[in-house]
Amino acid sequence: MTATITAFERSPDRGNGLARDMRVRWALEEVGQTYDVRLLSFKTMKQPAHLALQPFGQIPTYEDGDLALFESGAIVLHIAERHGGLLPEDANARARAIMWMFASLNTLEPPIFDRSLVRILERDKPWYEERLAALDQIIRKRLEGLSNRLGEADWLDGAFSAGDLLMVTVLRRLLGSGILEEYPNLAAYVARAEARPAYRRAFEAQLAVFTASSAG
Ligand code: GTB
Repeated sequence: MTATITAFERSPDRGNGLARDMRVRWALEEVGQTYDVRLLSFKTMKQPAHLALQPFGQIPTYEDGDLALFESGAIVLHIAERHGGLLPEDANARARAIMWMFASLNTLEPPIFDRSLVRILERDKPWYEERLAALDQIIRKRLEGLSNRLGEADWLDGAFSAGDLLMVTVLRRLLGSGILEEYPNLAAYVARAEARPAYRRAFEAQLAVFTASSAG
């Protein structure tokens, strides 16, 4: 059965692959699964039909047969567990790959996502500069730890895994800030991941949605 995911009908990121359907699309591409996409407007996302799937009225969701999931991390984990290619066979290596999935979503993503929100929502507030500086300091601490751990390796723990996939989607939110570039091995890590054919296919697919939404 072909899974169906949800995504923005018109993504506020203008097709830059920053919305969280990108990580689900990428995971599906990595494991060679085709998928359908149901596009949603902000209004539709808050209506009962979608709230029954996603209680917070957000994208992405994932439906496959009688299974319906929300939370992009849980969806990527499910895809990785169902299909080969994103989690190692060895039990300990698999546990470590899952550890990196949690690290990306629990340790890296919160300050990085907050930074984006503050830049959008708090720019005119008197505390803006101070708050941004505080977040940048936390982010640099996290990136320093990640950079030291990655070292000269291609991926976080052996072969490319769902841990790398999520980590890269999180780090991409810093592109253009100048912060990621302070850690050349992390900038190279992101570029290496973006060069993967599965990443390219996922990126092009979500960009095509935005391009089509802008054409009319
Ligand atoms: N924890 C959930 C998950 O991982 O699935 C979070 C899902 C989530 O934040 N979804 C966002 C959403 O549906 C889209 S991805 N927002 C609509 C709403 O809450 O009403 C977050 C996002 C939005 C916009 C950009 N952007 O413009 O760059 C990037 C990321």
